[in-house]
Amino acid sequence: MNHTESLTRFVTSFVDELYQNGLRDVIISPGSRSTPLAMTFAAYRSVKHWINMDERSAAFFALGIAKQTKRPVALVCTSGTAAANYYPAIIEAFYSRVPLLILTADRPHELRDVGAPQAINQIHLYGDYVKWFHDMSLPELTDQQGNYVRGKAAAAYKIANTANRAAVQVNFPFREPLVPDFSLDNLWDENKETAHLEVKQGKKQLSAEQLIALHKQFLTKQKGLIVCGPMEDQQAQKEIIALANAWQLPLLADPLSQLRSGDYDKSNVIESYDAILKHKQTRDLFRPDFVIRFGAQPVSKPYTLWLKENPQIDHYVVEEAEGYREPIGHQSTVIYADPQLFCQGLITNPVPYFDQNWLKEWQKGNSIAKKVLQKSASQVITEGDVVQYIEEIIPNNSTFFVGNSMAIRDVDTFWFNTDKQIRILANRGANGIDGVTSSALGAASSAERVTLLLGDLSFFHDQNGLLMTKRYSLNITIVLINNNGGGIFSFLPQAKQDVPHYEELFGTPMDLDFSHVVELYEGLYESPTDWQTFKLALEKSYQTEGLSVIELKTDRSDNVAWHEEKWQTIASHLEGEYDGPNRK
Ligand SMILES: Cc1ncc(C[n+]2csc(CCOP(=O)(O)OP(=O)(O)O)c2C)c(N)n1
Repeated sequence: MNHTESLTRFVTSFVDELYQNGLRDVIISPGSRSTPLAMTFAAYRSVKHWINMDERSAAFFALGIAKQTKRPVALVCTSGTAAANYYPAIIEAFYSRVPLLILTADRPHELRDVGAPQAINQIHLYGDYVKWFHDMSLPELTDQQGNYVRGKAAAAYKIANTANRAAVQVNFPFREPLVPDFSLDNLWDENKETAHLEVKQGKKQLSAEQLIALHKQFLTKQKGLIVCGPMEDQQAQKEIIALANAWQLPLLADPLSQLRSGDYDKSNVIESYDAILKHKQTRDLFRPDFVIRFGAQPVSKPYTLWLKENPQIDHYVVEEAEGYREPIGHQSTVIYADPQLFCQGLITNPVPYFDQNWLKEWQKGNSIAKKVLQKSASQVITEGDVVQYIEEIIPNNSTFFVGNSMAIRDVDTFWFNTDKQIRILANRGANGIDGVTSSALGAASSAERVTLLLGDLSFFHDQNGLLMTKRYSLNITIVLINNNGGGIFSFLPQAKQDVPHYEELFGTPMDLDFSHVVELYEGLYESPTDWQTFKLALEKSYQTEGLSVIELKTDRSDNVAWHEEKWQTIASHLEGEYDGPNRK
């Protein structure tokens, strides 16, 4: 076997094995050292290859596809700083448990640490943010390399895709010449459909004794809550709802729990808990004895504060596999069990004797808060009401991608229960304002329609990501809230204390005309100034192919005053006319 044949067989076996394991998408960024991987993926028809010139955007695009399809996505880049640009998305993938396969091309060992061009230390480049790292051998001139290569490809896929999911890095040293020869016989067999490595994994569940002991603890309590943070497991969601219904418990649902949207009984689903818990007095009114939490910690800050203020609340956190996601140091019981099996296990026990009024009181509080939060007849554009107009018009069976900062907070507050089937996604692993557009576009690669809501700094951060709409005709409606800077900081104490350099350090106005950006990528741009024209622009965007950007200009100070008035009104309603479950 000569060099080119062994290189070709080495890389084709790797790519073929990834496909056999389930890989369907790869994002390739251009470069020379990655030639064997790039050319092989391009030639391999069963894995769709996407080209993205900016590695930072490429990795977030991959993350978006993986979130939407729930399967691992591969990334290919050349040696050098190209690989370093994947880092932010790898970190997000780690914390939000999304599987990625990072395939970095590298110089062969004799060109490492000797000042060779475009050669950096790529060994364990991503530290603890990848679940697994392997530095591949150089292709060998032997027939035995096939099992080695397939074994590593299968392991990479399986490790990334097993809970808790995350990225893995496989580093490929390649010696020149780098061009593979696809005219060789028996290079791959796309119909083989057997992976080199089969993994059988059972779901975790508590033992019968553990479930009985836990159930006994609930028998001593009166007021319980089920809390569902960001999570994607649809099977579990059904069972969580069944448990809430069976035990007549309020179900506090984060917008990313996917429990606020869909055609099912949502009578126990409390969506306005963030608004209810804004004030200390109202937090006391609704204090529970225990909380069972599924998914990650919810977006809501008042919820977190509430737990912090009440260390006596018994806190149970259900984790599918492992990990300790309890950010406030509340004494907790962590339950390692499949959420679906765990709920089924609890339901088989008799319903505990909980407070009969508890659920009703929460429902009452929820409808009081919702009434205040409902959009008004005013035509003035406000950041909160945008969410309600989107919810009204967004097409059924579509995806709503939400940026960080105020966008996700406003969605938490103003996205109410709906029978529409809307998947709400966000990068809440590390809460970055980077890569949001690319992630949404990744989600758009396999969805009918994606609507993205984000702020101007977030939009600015990932303008390069927009290239993917133009290259691949991806349909996306971007609602850009332009408050000329970081609106979230206006809610911080320094905004109210008139600190020096506030605008320079926190407000950071950019005074940019984003219509030029949209024009660069040949999108449709609208800038409505009232709700009537916003609704028309939104409707039009859903009839339009490709990129539509609807920019809404708002004012940061007005935005704070508008929100604070809502919180104040809710608090005075709840503290005034309403008794609350803990007042008796
Ligand atoms: C990559 C990254 N850099 C900085 C931050 C800190 N940060 C959080 S919110 C924010 C401002 C975001 O502004 P914008 O996207 O316009 O949204 P708004 O606050 O106006 O809702 C910044 C800079 C971050 N989360 N991620």
